[in-house]
Amino acid sequence: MSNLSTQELETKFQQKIDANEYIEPKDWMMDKYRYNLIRQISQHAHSEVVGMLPEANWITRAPNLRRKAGLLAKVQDEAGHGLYLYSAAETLGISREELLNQLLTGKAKYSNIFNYPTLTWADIGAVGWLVDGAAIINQVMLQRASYGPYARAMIRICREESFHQRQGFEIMVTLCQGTAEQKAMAQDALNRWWWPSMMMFGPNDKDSPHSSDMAKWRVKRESNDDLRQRFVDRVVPQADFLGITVPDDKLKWNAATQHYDFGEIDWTEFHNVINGNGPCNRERLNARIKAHEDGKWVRDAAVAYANKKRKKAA
Ligand code: FAQ
Repeated sequence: MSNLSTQELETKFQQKIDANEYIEPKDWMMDKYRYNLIRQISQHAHSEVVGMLPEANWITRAPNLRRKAGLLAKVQDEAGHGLYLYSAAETLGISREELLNQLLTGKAKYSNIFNYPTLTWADIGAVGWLVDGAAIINQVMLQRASYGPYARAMIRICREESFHQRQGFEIMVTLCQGTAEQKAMAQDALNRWWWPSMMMFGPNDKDSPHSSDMAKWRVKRESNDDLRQRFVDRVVPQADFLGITVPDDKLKWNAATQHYDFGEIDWTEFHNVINGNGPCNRERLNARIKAHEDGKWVRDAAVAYANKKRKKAA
């Protein structure tokens, strides 16, 4: 391999991707591929970890023991997803410390959705139903991403996310079949979570700077807009089943396209939120910084223990 020119290496690299073979950590890869994978996988890892915060907010206030146990398990699952994804990113040659540093200094992005508050118990239902629902639609495609460690991590993550989505929908069913006040809570949660969930798929294809490279490298196998459309087509009948209304007066079944038409997303809000100015950005980052500082003694103890073992073995 080493006698090949860069041009030849790039051609072989692309041929491998086109043949649906995985790129593995020790394989030659384009710098741009490596950089963009670190960007996407680490943003994804940060999203899982920051994503624990809005839900953890309700663990102590879950309405009964069954709900508490379910929510606790879900939040632990998200921590696990963060760990698989940080590990996958590390195989690309970046350290965990550097990845965390990028998050804690505000340099790295994480999903827009986790910068909104969870105000009522119905929000826990809406997060499972809509946020995990959107996450799965995006992540099923990523199970076939060209980078082996990322694709393999996604397989396990998808199984768990799918369970989370059902758990959330079941909370919504319970509320919608409950009292008028509970149903109103469910409607209010849908009103507040609908548009931010639609934004999770990223900018429209025409405004998405990374999409063409990510598609060529088969990291993204479907476009932001196609995935968003699938989400709308899947969720609207579920809202109908629940008897609550999606807050979009342009939403309409289109018999010609066999899809729902929907209104324009507020992209100003999206850019504000992903650039640090959403309702909870500061609170989320401060919580992560505090958790990192509070955990310092654990990291120090783990390193000291490993060093001691190494010395003993030498
Ligand atoms: N939020 O050119 P594109 C979950 C940024 S996990 C924030 O289209 P790309 C589980 C983008 O980074 C949810 N930023 O970018 C859970 C880029 O900025 P940059 C997370 C966003 O990468 C549930 C710029 O805009 N899932 O929910 C967002 O090709 C419940 C231009 O955008 C993943 O991360 C956004 N929504 O496509 C956990 C999935 N969208 O880097 C707890 C993996 C775009 O140039 C509780 N990621 N941006 O500064 C992906 O599939 C892709 O990265 C996209 C964006 C689709 C998110």
